[in-house]
Amino acid sequence: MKRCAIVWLLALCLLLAGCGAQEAQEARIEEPPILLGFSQLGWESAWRLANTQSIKSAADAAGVTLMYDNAEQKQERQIKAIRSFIAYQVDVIAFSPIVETGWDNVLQEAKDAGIPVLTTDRMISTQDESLYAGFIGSDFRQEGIAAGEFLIEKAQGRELNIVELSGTLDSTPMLHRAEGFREAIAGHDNLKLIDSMSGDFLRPKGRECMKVLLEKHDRIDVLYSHNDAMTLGAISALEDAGLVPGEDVIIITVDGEQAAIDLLKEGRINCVVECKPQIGETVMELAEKLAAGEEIPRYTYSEERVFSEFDDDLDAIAPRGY
Ligand code: GZL
Ligand code: ZN
Repeated sequence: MKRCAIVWLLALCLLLAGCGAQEAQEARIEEPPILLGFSQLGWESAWRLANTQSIKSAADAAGVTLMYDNAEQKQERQIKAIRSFIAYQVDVIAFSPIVETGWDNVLQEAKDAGIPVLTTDRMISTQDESLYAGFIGSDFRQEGIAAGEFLIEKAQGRELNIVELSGTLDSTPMLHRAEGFREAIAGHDNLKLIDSMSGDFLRPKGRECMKVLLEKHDRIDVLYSHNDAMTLGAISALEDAGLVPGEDVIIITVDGEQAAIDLLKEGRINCVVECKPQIGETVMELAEKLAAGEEIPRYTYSEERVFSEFDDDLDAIAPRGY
């Protein structure tokens, strides 16, 4: 009796081991990697380079096959890249739209091809919300509000003339950093926004625009600049004019590049509003969900902070990595 029980027990173990191996075998048949088409808008700033690096390294880490194109600041190149992703029948398309408008036709083609689209870093404005599945990036209006709130505190009621260097016209960060800043300072009549010029997020144009603004206006007390690259250009124009940035002119900037943080520590910038470029990991998570036919949140916002002269210990700011 005992012998046959042992035989039965043995047979049962072999059977269980067998299906275990079967499961292990099945698990080993990995899901094929998803093919993600990504259109990057350009390489206009250190922020953008860090953003590109984040996308590429996150794709590697996630085992996502990346078809990458850099549009070198041209919308028509982004549209061309999206068309080639459709032709390749990628699983998902993600892109940083250089401006908010002009995407409906190509995104309709992606929709007709059954390819889900994720906007990253910047948004599009469209009547047809079904043209993209969701957005991952910063809350630019909040960044503008943070810049305005710093200035209200810094001004202490003083009459201040403000000039603005805005980013690429019709881009989400430009539109909403402008909107948030104006909302925040509205009602504070001592704060006068006297002029705004677009430096297109570029350092040389930031310098040129600052020179023009200095020639145009007798007194400029504050510079609100939509990105650090333009701020660095503007600071060299201020210094050429014999002005001390951070003292003669209050400097408020957005992005949080290392160069801006270093100038904040030296007192030559007064406030740096963080805008996180490292969104690659979340982009891959959302892309994988879309490839699996899952829903994703309509908006996924980065957590961001403000660095300013009012902070207790600026030396505690960790290296920015861009
Ligand atoms: C913001 C991003 C902006 C950065 C600039 O998310 O789109 O574009 O603020 C970059 O540095 O040019
Ligand atoms: Zn918008």
